[in-house]
Amino acid sequence: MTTGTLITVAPTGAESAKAQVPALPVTLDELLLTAKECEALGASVIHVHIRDDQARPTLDQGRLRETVAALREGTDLIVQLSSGGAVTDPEADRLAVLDAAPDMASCTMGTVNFGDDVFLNRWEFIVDLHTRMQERGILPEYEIFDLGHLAALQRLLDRHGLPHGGHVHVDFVMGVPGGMPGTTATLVAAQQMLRDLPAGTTFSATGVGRSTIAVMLAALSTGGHLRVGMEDTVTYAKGRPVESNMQLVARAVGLAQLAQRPPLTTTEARQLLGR
Ligand code: KMH
Ligand code: ZN
Repeated sequence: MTTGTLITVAPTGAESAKAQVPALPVTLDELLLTAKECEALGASVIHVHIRDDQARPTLDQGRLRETVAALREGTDLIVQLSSGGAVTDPEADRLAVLDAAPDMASCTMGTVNFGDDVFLNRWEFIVDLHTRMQERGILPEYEIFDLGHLAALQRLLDRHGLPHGGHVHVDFVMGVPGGMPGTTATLVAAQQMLRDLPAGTTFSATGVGRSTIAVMLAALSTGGHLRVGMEDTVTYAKGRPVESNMQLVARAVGLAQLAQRPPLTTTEARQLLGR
């Protein structure tokens, strides 16, 4: 059944440098302003990576807690912390992200080449993340960078049970150099593989870099939801840097409306995800 569109904004990420991308929100004030403006435009979930005083990626526990509190106070967005962090972050720090008690956290379903780097996600680490989230009532967003990650998710749920609340939500992160390509054909293949997962599983999709528009259109036409933001896209069109996360959210909202699948409100998003 086709519903409205859940729009997630991923405003910062861990990969772009503030010096190269000045519009990237890196301070708490910048993040909060971005969150409020994106919520007003139609976003209902925020996928959060934070930075330190030098704008470098960090998983500092105090900052994570402060960020969750500020987003809860200033917005009604569903707060999803990244447990992926940066490719250099140790597993212990990535697990400790859950101590900041977000509504959701990402849980990447396997190792993937990540440009010239490797984004390492060992099976035992994935199981740890999944079971700790179950115990603490945090909803995972299962990040799928490659089709095999969906088979790993099926194995995870078979062996360790459903997430807290029972709803399964996945996010296809497409177009990472080393992962699945950001094409309509790949998204259709990924979406068909969801048939092996529990009934009611929902998915969103994001296309990194220039695959962003193809992936948005494919996701909207196959009943999927959207993730957009400067974590994934820093070029709006050929030769035009992204001006802000709001510009990307506004484009996603426009396409969702065109598809007659308008953005879900935060209340509707909470109902969909069981948060
Ligand atoms: N920064 C990437 C290495 C996630 O947030 O969970 C991992 C990532 C996925 O962004
Ligand atoms: Zn992320």
